[in-house]
Amino acid sequence: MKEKFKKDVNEGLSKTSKALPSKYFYDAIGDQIFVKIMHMPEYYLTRAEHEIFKNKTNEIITSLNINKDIKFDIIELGAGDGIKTKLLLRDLVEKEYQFKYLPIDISKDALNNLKTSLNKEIKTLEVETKQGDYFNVLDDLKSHKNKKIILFLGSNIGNMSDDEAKQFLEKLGNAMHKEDIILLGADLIKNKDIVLPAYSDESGVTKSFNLNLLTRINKELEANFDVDKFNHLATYTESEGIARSFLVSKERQEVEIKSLQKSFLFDKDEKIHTEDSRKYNNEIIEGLLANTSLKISGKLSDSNKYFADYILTK
Ligand code: AVI
Repeated sequence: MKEKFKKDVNEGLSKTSKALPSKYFYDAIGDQIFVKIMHMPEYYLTRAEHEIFKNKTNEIITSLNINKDIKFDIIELGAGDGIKTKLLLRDLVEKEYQFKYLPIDISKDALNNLKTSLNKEIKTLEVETKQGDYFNVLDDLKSHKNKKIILFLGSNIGNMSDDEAKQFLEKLGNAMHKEDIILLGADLIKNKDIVLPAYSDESGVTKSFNLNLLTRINKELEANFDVDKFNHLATYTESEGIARSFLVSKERQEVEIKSLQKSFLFDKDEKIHTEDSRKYNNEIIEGLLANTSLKISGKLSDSNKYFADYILTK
């Protein structure tokens, strides 16, 4: 992991347009800041998807095509704190469906916390956690025996480029059988006035999330980034439908990364691209699915139509 981080940082900061992969936001501190983001008034995504899970639980259950005689597994990719999923899990347990919950996440801390809270809150639920990059876990899914309900929520797909998302969905489709179902959470394209504040909040939580990436490089790769010398910048245009995040150097400066035995020069106003958060509509999702074995077989939205959970089948 450390070697890969080192390699990715070196490659990203050596490019003419500097960039760092957003997956490295999520160390122990990044996980905590992300929980704060999900509770921010500006971050409508979590609230909108929560509303779908709260108000449309019956519709979700109907779309899963399950019955009480069949054992199935709910596999969640990038489970995080699982707050939305708990609404569904609780309902399924109360209705006496026979299933296991298998959350997969890159963060061991997040998984441990989730397991502890589930053991307390939904006592009879069987939980098996798995730590890993969900891209890599897909290969294991094919040999999975029970019917699979795969949850990929929170618009986590939006942090992939369209090409990565296509590859991911192709792989996911290959790991699925006819009866399996995916619930794909996707933030919908909408006005800048709603999207942009979610990525540049007043209180500076997203700024600290973005800057923590530099602090992580300082700690893990022995670098000397002065985080006060970088600003946070978010951009979004509705026609493109992608929110982009950057760190911007406030002055011309040199930063040393000891573990790489290398220094990097940043010009005044030079940007490091740290994240894309893609927004979707039906056409874009259909485009992503075009060369896969998957199709859209349903869509559930919140009352504002900000967010959708797409139901994908083979
Ligand atoms: C995890 N992911 C869907 C979040 C998003 O909205 O792109 C990450 C995030 N970045 C800044 N705020 C939230």
